[in-house]
This record gives sequence, structure tokens and C-alpha cells, in this order.
Amino acid sequence: MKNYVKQITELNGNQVFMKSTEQVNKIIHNLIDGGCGKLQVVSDFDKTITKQHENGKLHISSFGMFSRCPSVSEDHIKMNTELTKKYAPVEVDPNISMLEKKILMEEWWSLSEDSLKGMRVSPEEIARVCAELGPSLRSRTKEFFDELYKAEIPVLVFSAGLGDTVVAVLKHCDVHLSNVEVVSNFLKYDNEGTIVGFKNSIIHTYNKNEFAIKGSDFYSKVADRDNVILMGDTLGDANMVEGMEHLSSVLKIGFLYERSEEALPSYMDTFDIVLIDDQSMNIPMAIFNLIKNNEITQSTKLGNE
Ligand code: MG7
Repeated sequence: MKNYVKQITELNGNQVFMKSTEQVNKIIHNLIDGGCGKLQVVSDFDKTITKQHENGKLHISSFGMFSRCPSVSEDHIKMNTELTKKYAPVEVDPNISMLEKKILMEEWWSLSEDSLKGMRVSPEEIARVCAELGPSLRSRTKEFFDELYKAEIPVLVFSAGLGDTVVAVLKHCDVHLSNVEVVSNFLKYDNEGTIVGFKNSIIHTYNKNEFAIKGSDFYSKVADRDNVILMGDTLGDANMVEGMEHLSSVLKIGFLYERSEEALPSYMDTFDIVLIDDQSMNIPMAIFNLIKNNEITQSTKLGNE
């Protein structure tokens, strides 16, 4: 078997960790065998498509961007700060059971939804504020998304954050292309432009899997695509494709930054490839290029026969 892990120079850096290089090699083989026609990309948004940090600062989240809109009330900001203080530590507490976390996250998101109700923050205002804040995407994201678009690879951006700001950022950065679908929590407005809650059932960190994808347009688009490049920055992100029953090979790439030493073992158990403090799309792109270039070589060979 060809050693693709060795061949991809980017995978040989000292910030790249794999529990099993054999397993990674096997998955890459399968992705290459399937080619672009069998491939889909599923990615988290906050700190996965956006950078985790830049210029010494952690990145602003999709919920955080919404709070910066001038029409957001003081009451909402106060409430949101209190909720975050209470629930954010629970979200990452390794000593709380998954069952309990799910209940508490459901509680957080629904209280957050309640606190949005009644405000009038227009889509135009959200778009303007997101453009002004201009969070940086990982370097080479635009290049990567353009390549995926050209190769007609469906891309799912799957976020437990706020869909309206996710879409605004993707649009502002010119990567909201026709092959890209966003599944997230979107604001619902009444006819007067008042926020009345979220459009669909809440997507939180620990139910970010089949329940949200199954009814989406994306699911029907990828019915015959059984290979996935998955990207995320939290352990829960690794389950994003859990409910897609037809899958054969999933390459899970995890971006790790905060508390990396402590978290590395669990990340290595969960993701096939773990990248510590890599603020670029270099590695997903290198893998995708290999899939694409092998397909070109194959079709040239067939053409010459
Ligand atoms: N997160 C989840 N909720 C909120 C919220 O209401 N406000 C803020 N500022 N952050 C929130 O991208 C998803 C991440 O957003 C955070 C309901 C959670 O930490 C979640 O992982």
C-alpha cells in the first residue's frame, strides 16, 4: 500500500498528531479510490472555519458577533453574560455525564432563545456588523472553498452557533458558494421584523448529529457520497456525521488550541488527525489536492489507453 501519509509533507510537521498513521493512510487510500464524485466535506464553523486565535486574542464566536449589533438590548447582553458564565464551564466539564450535559445545554440554548425574543435586529444590521468585525477565516480557506466548488463537492457547515452570523461571515468572505449549505440555529422573525425565536429545533454542542442533518437539503445531495473529510475543534464535532448511514470512510481532522497538552490524548482518540495551533486549511487542502490530482492522473491514463 502506498504511503500517502509520508507523501503529504504537511502531515509530517511537528504539530501533527495521529493515533494510527496506518489507519489515516487507509482512509486516505479509500478517499482517493472514491475520488471527487464520492466525496463530501462536513465542517464546524466557530474556531474551525474561523481562526482559533489571532494577534494574541481568541476569536469572536457567531453568538458573540450578534451581541455586538447596536440594536441588541442591554438586557439581552446582561442575560447572555450570566448564562454564559453559568453554562459554558458545564459544556467542557469532563466530570459531568453526557446525559446531564445534554439536558443543561438544551436549557442554555433555550434560555438564550428566550432572551432573543422581542428584539428587532435586522438581517441587514447583522450583515453590516459581521462585515465590520470581519473575523478572519483560517488562512487559505477561500482557496480551499474555491477548489471544492470547482470540483462540485458538497460542503456542509454545521454549527451549534447562530446561523445568521455564520452565513453573514461566509458571504462577507466570499465563500458562501452554491455547493455550501449551512445547518445551524437561524433566527425567526415575525412580519414586523421582531425576533420570535429560532426557526427550527435547537442545535447544541451535544445533539449536533443526524437529527439536524436528516431533514436538510444537504442530506439528499450527499446520498451517493460515502466519503467525508470532517473538520472540527471540539470533541462533539467528531459525531457530526453519525447519522449518515451510507458512509464508508470518514477522515476526521481536529483543530486543537486551548489546553492542548491536557486535551491531546482525548483528541487523538476521537480524531484521526489532530493539529495543534494550526490556523490554516493547509492540511485539509493537501489531502483534497491528492484526491483531485489522483483523479486527473487516472483519467489521463484511461484517456491514453
Ligand atoms: N454558546 C452557546 N450559546 C451561547 C449564547 O447564548 N451566547 C454566547 N455568547 N455563546 C453561546 O458556536 C457554538 C458555541 O457557542 C457558545 C447558547 C457555546 O460555547 C457553543 O459551543
